Amino acid sequence: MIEEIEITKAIIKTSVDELMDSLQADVVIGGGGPSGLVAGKYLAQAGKKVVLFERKLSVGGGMWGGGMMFPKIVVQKEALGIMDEFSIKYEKKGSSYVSSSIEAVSKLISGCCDAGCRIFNCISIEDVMIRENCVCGVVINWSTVEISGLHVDPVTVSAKAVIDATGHPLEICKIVERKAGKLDTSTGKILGERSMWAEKAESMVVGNTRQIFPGLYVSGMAANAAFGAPRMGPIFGGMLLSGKEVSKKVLEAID
Ligand code: 48F
Repeated sequence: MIEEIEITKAIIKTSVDELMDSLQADVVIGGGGPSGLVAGKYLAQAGKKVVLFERKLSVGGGMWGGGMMFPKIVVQKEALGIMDEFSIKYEKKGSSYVSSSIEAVSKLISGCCDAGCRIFNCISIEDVMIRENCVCGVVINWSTVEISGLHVDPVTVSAKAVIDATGHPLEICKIVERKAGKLDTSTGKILGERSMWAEKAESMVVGNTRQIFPGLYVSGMAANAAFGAPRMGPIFGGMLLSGKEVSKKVLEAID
């Protein structure tokens, strides 16, 4: 027999239990695009309590749409190891490799979940907690509160490290720039994303993946936008490599 109240209790109780158990995380990842999902997998695989908050209903960020909604992505040779670790199929085309964007996102999500990263969708990071000049957590609210403009106070999640994987708008860095003043860039401010230059952008993104303020790391497109590097369009190898790189840097720092 299907009992509606039982269904409701199962949904609400397991959701609340999981959120309660996530309030003191090792690592919080803001944004579930490709770099955030890759970081989530490797950090969870290393035994860390990793919690990923995604504003939208679906994780995957800018990967679903491939290039101009043609559902294909391109990756370069250097990222094939990560593609293999997530079992994403690819086909050689010239000097690059092409994959289905749908398969790629699905398998990134699947790999991230299987490793034990907790993903909460429909929740936005709207602020951070800072103690003694160090980011030590995030301030979250339902995305629907943000979208509707209701005045509802948020709640908090603590973390030993926070990763800004929010892509082009680098939302967490912007909050910290505004509220803490000085980031670890050449000017102390966000340098801003430059125009499309795929080769340069891809070669710079891993180097730009690092701590930008005590306790706060940047990955993916947020890393290039923070440090004044170009965008790259629908080539995604750099996003995958950046996700893996940020997981290494965070592990070194918190272990
Ligand atoms: O933009 P996104 O896919 O970030 P990424 O991992 O990858 C960038 C590429 O998709 C592409 C590119 C590379 O070729 O240029 O753009 O750097 O995913 C970022 C995710 O963060 C969510 C947003 O909805 C998206 O799914 N997000 C943004 N701000 C917040 C957030 C926030 N404040 N709280 C929670 N999620």
